[in-house]
Amino acid sequence: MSTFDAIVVGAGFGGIFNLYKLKELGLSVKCIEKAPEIGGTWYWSQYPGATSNSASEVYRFSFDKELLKTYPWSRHFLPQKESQAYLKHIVERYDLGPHIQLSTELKEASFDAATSTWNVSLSNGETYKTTYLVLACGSLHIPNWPKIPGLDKFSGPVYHTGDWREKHDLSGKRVGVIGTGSSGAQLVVNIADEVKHLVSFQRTAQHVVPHPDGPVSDEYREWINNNYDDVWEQVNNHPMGHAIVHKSTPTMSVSAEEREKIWEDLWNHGASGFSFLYGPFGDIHSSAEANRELCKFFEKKIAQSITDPDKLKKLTPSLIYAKRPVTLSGYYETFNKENVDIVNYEHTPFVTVNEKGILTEEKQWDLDVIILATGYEPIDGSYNKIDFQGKHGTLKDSWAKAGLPTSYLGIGESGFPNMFFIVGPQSPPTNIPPLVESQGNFIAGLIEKAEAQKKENGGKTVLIEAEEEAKQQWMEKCRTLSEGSLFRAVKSYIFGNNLSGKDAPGIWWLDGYGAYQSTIKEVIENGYPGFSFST
Ligand code: NA7
Repeated sequence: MSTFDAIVVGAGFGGIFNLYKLKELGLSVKCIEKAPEIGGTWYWSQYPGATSNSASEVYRFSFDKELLKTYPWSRHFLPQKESQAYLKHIVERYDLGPHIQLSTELKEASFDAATSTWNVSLSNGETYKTTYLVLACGSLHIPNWPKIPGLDKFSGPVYHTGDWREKHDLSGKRVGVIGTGSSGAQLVVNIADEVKHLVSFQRTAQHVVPHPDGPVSDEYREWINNNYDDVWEQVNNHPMGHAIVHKSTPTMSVSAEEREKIWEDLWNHGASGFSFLYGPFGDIHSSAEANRELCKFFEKKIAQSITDPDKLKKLTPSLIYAKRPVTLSGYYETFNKENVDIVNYEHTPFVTVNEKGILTEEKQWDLDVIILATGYEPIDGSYNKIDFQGKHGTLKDSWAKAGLPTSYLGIGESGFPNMFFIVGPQSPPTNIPPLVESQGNFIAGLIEKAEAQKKENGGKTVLIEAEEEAKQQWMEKCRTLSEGSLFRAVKSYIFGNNLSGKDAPGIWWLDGYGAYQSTIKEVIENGYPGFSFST
């Protein structure tokens, strides 16, 4: 059986950064990845139009200053292929390839107290031993295949945006898309011209805010290169890790004319959904009055974008702006095309899928293809597929007992020594690469300290473990933070209630990425309180 100092699970942004970091510490590291290629999300989601929601200049690692200035990005928002190519480049640049084992799934990991190691069983029958186990399995990875009545009766193919790994021929076909989050919206805009007829089945109308995508000019690139330090400073202080100035100004403290001007400017001149939520005003996420005022502005813009009054009615959201922002240009305008229709479940309830297509209370929609853009099993979806056996029992049982997935700082779990999450439960919902770097640096710091202690005590493995009390305090803080949040007013994966409908307050850290960064920085400076180091 091969033995490693560390095993990293997953070869997306999280896994690749942690592999790089732990290798840098001089450890023997193996990264295992279930897909046949690296890329994580950017391997699994190759649907037409799959694009990052974060601006290209900050949808990357900040640690390699030279690469930041030299690596090309063609558009303001990265298409799937470019994100995957960037990760492949990182692997090549840091010679990580020989440490990555593809097409290999982690099935079981059990902690052996007698030897202070993890025994890891893989899909190919191999078993490894490791001291440290870093889990970068993805917080939005396992596709949500909802139990839609009659779906198994449909005679055509059914695809899912979260598991789209080859080109599917949609040209000239009648296509139904279920789901209108980021994936559904991107897909609809990008296939409308190719298909014969497109019907978007929408359970909840979303506010879709334009973003300034398009080719990157030399001038823009030069400006970014000259100002990268400031750009990262903004990212580090922004609630969702974007290079956007976030002010605390209360929305209603400025005149209606001024608000209108500010929002009009954001809508027309390149912002994104994130800048409406956390940008010129500081209370869109917390004041119902401010949020409603913004919704009125959105309604006006949506009305200006859609020509058919019936489609307009169906596409106008009735809920406040508190889902994860969908940020994409040309969404509403796509429904002006004659071959594109919208079904709003509130107006015409969905009845069933049948052999020929989808039946609503209003009519039968005959289809050749159904596409599910129904999102993911958030947070614990990946972990539920793996059997983790800790000091006192399984991770699944521990989380079932708690009623939700738990952690300390989104990183550690009590009873599971030397096991760490990347974007684990109670992490901030944020731009992924900066979060991955923060958490990866934190974990590397913990391991560095443990390795130094190991040297001092004659080579005996040091166990790093989140203390139960620290975890409970962190969980309580996350629950409290979620109480005043408007995010709770609508169902989405931010409250983990998009699938079950059951409210799970405290599943994410909702005080923003900036506050999260300060919190973990303080923990580092104080020598990692809340984690025990024992032999
Ligand atoms: P999301 O944002 O979770 O969106 C899923 C969409 O699917 C959303 O519109 C849901 O409607 C809809 N949905 C889910 N289940 C059903 C059923 N059973 N019937 C009809 N509609 C359903 O996932 P995405 O893949 O779009 O985006 C995930 C992240 O990837 C995104 O945040 C970016 O980071 C990229 P609902 O609104 O819940 O009524």
